Amino acid sequence: MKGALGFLGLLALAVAALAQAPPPLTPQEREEAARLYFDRCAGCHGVLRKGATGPALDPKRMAERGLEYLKAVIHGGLPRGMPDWGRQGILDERQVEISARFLLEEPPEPPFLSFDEIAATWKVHVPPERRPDRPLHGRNWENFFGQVLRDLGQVAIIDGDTKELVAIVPTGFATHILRSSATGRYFMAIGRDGKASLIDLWMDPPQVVAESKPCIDARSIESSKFKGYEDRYAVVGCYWPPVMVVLDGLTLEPLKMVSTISYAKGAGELVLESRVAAIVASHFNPEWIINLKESGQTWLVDYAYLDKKGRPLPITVIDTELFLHDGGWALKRYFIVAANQVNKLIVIDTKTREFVAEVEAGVLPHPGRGSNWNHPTYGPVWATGNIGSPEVTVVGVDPENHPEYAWRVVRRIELPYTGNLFIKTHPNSPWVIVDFPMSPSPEAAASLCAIDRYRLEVARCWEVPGAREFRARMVHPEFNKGGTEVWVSAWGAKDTPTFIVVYDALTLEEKARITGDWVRTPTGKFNVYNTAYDIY
Ligand code: DHE
Repeated sequence: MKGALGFLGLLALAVAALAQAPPPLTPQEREEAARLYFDRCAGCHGVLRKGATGPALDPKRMAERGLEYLKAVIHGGLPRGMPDWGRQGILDERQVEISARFLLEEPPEPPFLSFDEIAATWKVHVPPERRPDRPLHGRNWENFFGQVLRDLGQVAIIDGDTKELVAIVPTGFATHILRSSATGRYFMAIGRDGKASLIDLWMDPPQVVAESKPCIDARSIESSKFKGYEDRYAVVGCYWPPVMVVLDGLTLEPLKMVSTISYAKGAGELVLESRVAAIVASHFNPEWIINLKESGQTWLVDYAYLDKKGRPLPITVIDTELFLHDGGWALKRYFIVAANQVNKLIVIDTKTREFVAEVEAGVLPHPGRGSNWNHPTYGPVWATGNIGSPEVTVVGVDPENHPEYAWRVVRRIELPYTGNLFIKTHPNSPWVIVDFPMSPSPEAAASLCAIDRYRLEVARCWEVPGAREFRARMVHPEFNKGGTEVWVSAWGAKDTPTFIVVYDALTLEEKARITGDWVRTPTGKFNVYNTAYDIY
């Protein structure tokens, strides 16, 4: 099959499609296609196919496009983020075919879960009273990195000082992210299958001490960080069913399940698939800031009330913007979240608990958690990359001392490529490091750039030697605790080990390469100290 078709080619396929309808899927094919859709497509297009990061895929519109068109897109991808599943070898020709035919049928109704069902998934492997009261291994655990090995469903714990592999722990299907507990002692992992795992970094070797599976599909997890509540609670944001689930922070026992099905901001329609996107823990109040993607609401969820038996759980609902996705702190006070399909950044003041500003980003902003630094002219700034435009958007974030720049774009830094997913900096580094894993160009996907934080321009871009040979995409820069190194992963296919490259954070010279048979599909990586203390 051809990788990428021109516009006329796709138009011809669409016209031809009208002439012949494919046979319906057999029950076995439907089951397999539903699983493939759930695993690979639902994250962007929604389980109910109503669209979010990707467009809606309703059967009538799909029929107009036609089977051959759909197969070509699933195989070869599209600019602006649709992956080339066939070309990457993740789906074979038959799987591409049944996935395309699946889109021509009505979506099957996904199951909901009762509280009893999720409670039954809870397991404690090492109860809190049997865990150590001090680190047992003598390593500098605050400089550990948790490296997601995405398609293995594992997390590698790497010693940031020695670069040694300390442990590999099983987590969940296509493990997505890690967050540190408030003290940093625990990593909490969330898999796309909704499985939450608690990893105790004081054990020798670190291991999963508790787990539960509050959802069928999830992307976010966070702990309680307010003074007096450190490590006490955790929350998982589900994509499906549309719920948020509060867990005990030390055992992951499910405590409270709240539906996020709600009426959409603006349009006012009932949104069944109202998925939980980014979550952060406030530094000003005992609450989580929880972002609902499809209904465009930001919830402030007060977890202190969990202490008081029989009391309700207060939730403050703020109408913000549709398509909320990822975001991070500015000055540890303002939470900035991307409303990616409408190219906006939404600012919540977590001290006053208000929606304070909306800022125009580039095309498809994707901050990860973004980057913070102090600029001599503009004062404190926060920046995001954008998947669809070659730009890092820099925003003034200090209304108290630099009101003239607050919530204004002070610079749109031009990049050589589109396809950025993550940017990262550290107070001790002069650079903001930028990746391009979503670029359709193999050269760009294998490259990184460093932005000069003072001049607000790209200082240097380079192709990472060896990345293209593995057909790897360089992804997710992360600094070590001291800010002297920045690590980036080479995200390749599951069957081939790749590497994690370590750069000197001042000279940008390559210092080390972490390799081994276990380095397969490394994606996000999280330094304990920087993740626990929100340093980025
Ligand atoms: Fe992510 C963060 C959702 C695909 C790696 N991703 C997030 C967050 C959300 C999200 C809502 C914010 C969580 C938070 O802060 O609480 N991600 C989604 C999707 O819906 C999407 C687009 C499609 C899907 O099917 O999952 C998706 N994400 C990916 C990937 O393919 C990535 C690149 C590789 C992987 O391992 O899955 C990926 N996402 C990440 C990472 C973060 C993240 C590394 C955290 C960044 C950080 O520095 O904090």
